[in-house]
Amino acid sequence: MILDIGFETMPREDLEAIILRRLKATIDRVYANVAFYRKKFEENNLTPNDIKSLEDLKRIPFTVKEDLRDNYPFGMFAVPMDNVVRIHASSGTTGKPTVVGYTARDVNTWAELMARSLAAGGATRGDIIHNAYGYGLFTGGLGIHYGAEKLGASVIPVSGGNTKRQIVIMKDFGPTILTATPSYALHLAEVAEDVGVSFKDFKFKYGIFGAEPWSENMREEIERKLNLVAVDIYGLSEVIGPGVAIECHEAKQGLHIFEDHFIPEIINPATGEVLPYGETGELVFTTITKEAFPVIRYRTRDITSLNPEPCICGRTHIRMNKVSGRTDDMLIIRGVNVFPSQIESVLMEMEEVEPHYQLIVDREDKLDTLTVLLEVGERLFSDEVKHLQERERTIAKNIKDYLGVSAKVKLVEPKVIARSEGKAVRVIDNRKL
Ligand code: DLL
Repeated sequence: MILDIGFETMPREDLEAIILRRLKATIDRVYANVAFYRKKFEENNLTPNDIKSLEDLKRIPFTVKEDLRDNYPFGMFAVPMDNVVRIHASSGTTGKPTVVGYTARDVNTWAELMARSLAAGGATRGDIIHNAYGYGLFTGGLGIHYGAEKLGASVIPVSGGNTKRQIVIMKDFGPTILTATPSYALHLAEVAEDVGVSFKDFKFKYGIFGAEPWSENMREEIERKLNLVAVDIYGLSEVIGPGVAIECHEAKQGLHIFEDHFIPEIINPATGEVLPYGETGELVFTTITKEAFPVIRYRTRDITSLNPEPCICGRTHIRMNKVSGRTDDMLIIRGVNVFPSQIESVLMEMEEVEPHYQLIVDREDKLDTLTVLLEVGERLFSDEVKHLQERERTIAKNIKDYLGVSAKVKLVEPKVIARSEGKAVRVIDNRKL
């Protein structure tokens, strides 16, 4: 369902006029209220009046995560703290967290965007949403929650964890939409099986999964195991949280970016050059309606491409392809660049493997080594050792053939790899310790 027909199916020309007007207003506000942006403009001999077209956006320098850290915690806010009603933070694996703020109007904008997202993903007022994204500083739980209420659906704020109890709730309350990270969704399926319950007996129609990369193979696995249609939702705290982009359940081919609020660009991460539609690079966002924490040309580090082709759902908003990884997730193993998602794709091609894996990177005698731990089904694991070793060699050969990197593959029995209630930990890089 399209919740906001006006904006979501607007002809491009009209949409672009609104985007430009909103962009100019945002530039005026950050220039007047955020010392960091004013200084950037001055250093580049720019004033807000120089931004006359969408093309002029390219003249403004990028903002990077370190800029947010340098202004920790509230230095990038564009309104006085009196006007901030909500604070979230993303944990980050290194250094200080990134802190973001919202005015009352921002909270409302976010709820509207999330309501539109849930509708695009298949939800309606009549649905019961089992929201297993974590509630707290993470934007997943509360972001989905406010959107579900705005849509008029019934939301169960179950959060992550306490998995067995979640299964009971699913059985008793009959939720029809599941929202969770894709890895936690799989864990829910596994625990259900353990306690002798099948997702086939639940009432789920759609699952809205995101907050971490997941491959098409993993989608198939989730749809099969959870007996629902799985759509991908994308977002990041710095831009607003979830609700930046979502797949429509009709096509499930790329995520529509809510362009009436966010301007996307794709750049070459090494040179900063803006790339044409279709080319893969780093995603950059400019927010054009946020009050408390606007970002101008923020480099997300996420890798994807943009697709301007019209979609069967009728939305005119541009689509981003599934995120394949992050520039900072890239592993360099003996000089070969690989992304965990590429390895995931090779692993999931194999039969009888479970979508639970971990990549362990080490350095032995000054040489990088990559070990892939991969869970296999009970039946295969109880097979003869000889067969298991044969399998390990085949998978290692496939990784080498497809990705050019040597890996040691270790098949392990089900449930050996730790499960996460939020984002899965796919890589353990001992070289960094
Ligand atoms: O993960 C917001 C969110 C919550 C999105 C719930 C979707 C659902 P952060 O914790 O700030 O915010 O992490 C943002 O997570 O830059 C991506 O690297 C990754 N990410 C988010 N969604 C996807 C996705 C939330 N659908 C970072 N596919 C982003 C791949 C994703 N990666």
